[in-house]
Amino acid sequence: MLDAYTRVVSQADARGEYVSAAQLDALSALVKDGLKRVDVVNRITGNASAIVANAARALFAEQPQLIAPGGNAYTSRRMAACLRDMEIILRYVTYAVYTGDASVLDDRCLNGLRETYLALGVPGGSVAAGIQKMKEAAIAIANDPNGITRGDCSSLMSELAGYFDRAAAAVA
Ligand code: PEB
Repeated sequence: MLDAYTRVVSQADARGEYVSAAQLDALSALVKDGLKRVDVVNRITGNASAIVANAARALFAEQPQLIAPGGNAYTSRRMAACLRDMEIILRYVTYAVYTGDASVLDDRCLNGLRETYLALGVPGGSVAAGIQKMKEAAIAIANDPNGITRGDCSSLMSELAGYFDRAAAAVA
């Protein structure tokens, strides 16, 4: 598992080079915006159950076959597994935002997930749709200008969106 710093160091070390000026600039920018990053993680974490529940509700409204008899979220056991999966994915997205690097999401959550869903007969496209709904909800909450010092969070929001897109692409 790497973060934004260890990734730069391990790449530089692989080439036997010092950390470059451009890399130092990028890391300085990361430090400068560090509190925004922590605020994003905090807001998503504090609203995780609402993000998951609302995304799942919207997914089942759009794809009612999932909760009909024989569907992949039919029976409370499968429904619970589905909500749990969405929560796990959201949790790893928060780790990626916090560390500024997708490797924790890739290595510990997405690696092999497509194959797991194939083996279980869970439709990956539906999981991806649920992830996209969590993305919209998470961005709306994280990017809400109310109740927080105002600033430009556009690059952080596109980074956040990128982690959700990465998760969706890994299972679709
Ligand atoms: C991945 N999900 C399920 C299982 C595993 C995962 C390993 C099998 C074991 C179990 O049932 O608990 N586990 C999960 C994950 C990590 C992990 C992400 C990462 C670290 O360790 N059903 C739907 C929706 C979708 C869904 C489309 C969005 O209708 C998910 C939620 N996942 C779902 C369902 C099952 C499951 C298991 C229904 C149960 C499948 C079954 O037993 O029939």
